[in-house]
Amino acid sequence: MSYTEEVYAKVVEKNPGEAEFQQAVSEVLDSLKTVIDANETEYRKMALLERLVEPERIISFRIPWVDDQGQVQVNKGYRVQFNSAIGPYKGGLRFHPSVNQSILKFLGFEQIFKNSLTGLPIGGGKGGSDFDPKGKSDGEVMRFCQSFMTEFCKYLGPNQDVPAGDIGVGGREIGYLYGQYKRITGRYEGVLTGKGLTYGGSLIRTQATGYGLVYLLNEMLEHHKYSIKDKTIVVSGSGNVAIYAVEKASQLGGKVVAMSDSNGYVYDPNGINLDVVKDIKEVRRGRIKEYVEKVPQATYTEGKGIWSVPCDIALPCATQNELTLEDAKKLKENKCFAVAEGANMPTTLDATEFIQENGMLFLPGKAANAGGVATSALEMTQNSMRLSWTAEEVDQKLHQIMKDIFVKCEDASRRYGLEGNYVAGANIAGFEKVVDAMKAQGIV
Ligand code: NDP
Ligand code: 2IT
Repeated sequence: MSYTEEVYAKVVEKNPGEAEFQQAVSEVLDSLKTVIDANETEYRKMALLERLVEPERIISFRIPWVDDQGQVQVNKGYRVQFNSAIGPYKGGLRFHPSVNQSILKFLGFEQIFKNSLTGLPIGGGKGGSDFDPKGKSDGEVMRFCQSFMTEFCKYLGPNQDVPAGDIGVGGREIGYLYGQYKRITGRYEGVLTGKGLTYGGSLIRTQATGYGLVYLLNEMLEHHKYSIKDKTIVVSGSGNVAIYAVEKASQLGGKVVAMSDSNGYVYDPNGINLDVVKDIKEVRRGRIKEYVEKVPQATYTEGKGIWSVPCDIALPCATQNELTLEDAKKLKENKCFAVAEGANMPTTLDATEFIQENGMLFLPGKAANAGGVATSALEMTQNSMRLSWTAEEVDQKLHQIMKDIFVKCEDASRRYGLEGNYVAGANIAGFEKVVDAMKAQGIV
C-alpha cells in the first residue's frame, strides 16, 4: 500500500461514521499521491500525513439559550482548530441543523489548503452549531449567539483563532457574536471577520466570495480562450456566495437564468433580476419561490433539479454534495463546459471525476471560493493597522489574489504532468506551503 492509501485507511478506521471528513481527505490525498510518493521516506518518518489529517484541537460545548416562549433550548457548539502551521486558525462558523463534527472537520481540513492558496498567513479552522436560525426572531438569534460566545471566547484571539461567517452566519450573527466577545473580554480587537462597516468590517467582504469565484472563473476561461460574456449560467443557492457570484457574472456579461434554495429553484429566461433576490433574501429573509410573485415570466420548481436547467457554466454555491453524478451527466448532456465551486465540496467525488473525464473545465472550491477568506485576512490586516482601505483598494487586492491562485494551480498541475487538473493543482500548491511550514516547526 502506498503511504497515502495507508493514511486514508487509518482515517477511515479512526473516524468512523464521518463520511464528509473521509470524503474530503480522500480527494486531497488522491491528488497529492505523486508529490507524496516522491518524498515518501522523509514524510513517513515524520508522520507528516498522520499529523496533517488530525486536528490540532476540537472544542465542543453546550449552548443553552431561552426562546421567545421562555423555554430553554440546548444546542451543540464546536470549533475545529485544524492546523496553525502558517497562521492563526481562520475559517467560518456554520449554523445549520445538519452541523456535526464530521462536517466541521471536512470544512476545517479544506480550509487549511484554501487558506494556504491565498498566500496570506492564516491557518485552517471551522466551527459552528446545529442551531437553525430559520424562523427564529432576532431576539432568539441574539440570545443564542451570546450564549455561543460566552463559552467560545475562551479559545479566540486575533493571533489565535479568528472566525467569520458561513451558512446561516451573516452580518447579523457576527454583530451579536462580536458584541458579546467585547462585553466579556473588554477588548475591541479583530477577533471576527465579516464585521459591519461601522465597527471594523472591511468593504467588499460581503461580496468577496462570490466576486472571487467569478474572478477565478474568468482567469480559467481566458486561459482556455473562452469568456463569460453571453454565456448562460446556473447558480445554485441564493445566500451570500450565490448572490454576489450572480452580481459579478452579470457585470461581466454573463446571463444567470436560475437560482435556488433548499426548497426549490427559480428559472428566469430573461436573466435573474438580482434586486428582487436581494430583497427576498437579504431584507425579508424569505424563500426563493417568492421571486415568481415579482417576475411574471419566471417559473418555480419545487425540490432539487436545478442542474437540469440547460447552461454553459454551472456554479454550485449552496452546500456540500449538492451536485451528484446524475447531475453532472445532465450538465454534460446540456453542453455545459465549465463548473466552478462557490460552495465547499458541492460536487460529489464521482461527479467530479465524470466532469474531468468528459473534458469539462472544473475549479474546486478550495481555490474558487478562497476570495472570502482572503478578504477576511485583508480585514484582519486593516484591523491591525487601525485603518480602512477603500472598496476599490480591497477589490483590486482580491482580484490580484484570485489571479495569483489561478497561476499557482496552473503551475502546480503542470509541474506534476497534470495540466488542466485544477483539483490536483489546488491541492498540491496549497499543500506545499503548509508542509514547508510544518517541517520547519519540528514535531508539534
Ligand atoms: P448562506 O447561508 O448565505 O446561503 C446558503 C444557501 O445555500 C441558501 O440559499 C440555502 O438555502 C442553501 N442551502 C444551505 N444548505 C442547504 C442544503 N442542505 N440543501 C440545499 N440548499 C442548502 O451561506 P453562504 O452563501 O455563505 O455559503 C454557501 C456555501 O459557500 C457553503 O458551502 C459555504 O461553506 C461556502 N462558502 C462561504 C463563504 C462565505 O464567505 N460566506 C466562503 C467560502 C465558502 P436555505 O436558505 O433554504 O437553507
Ligand atoms: O469557507 C470559507 O472559506 C468561509 N466560510 C469563510 C471563512 C473566513 O474566515 O472568512
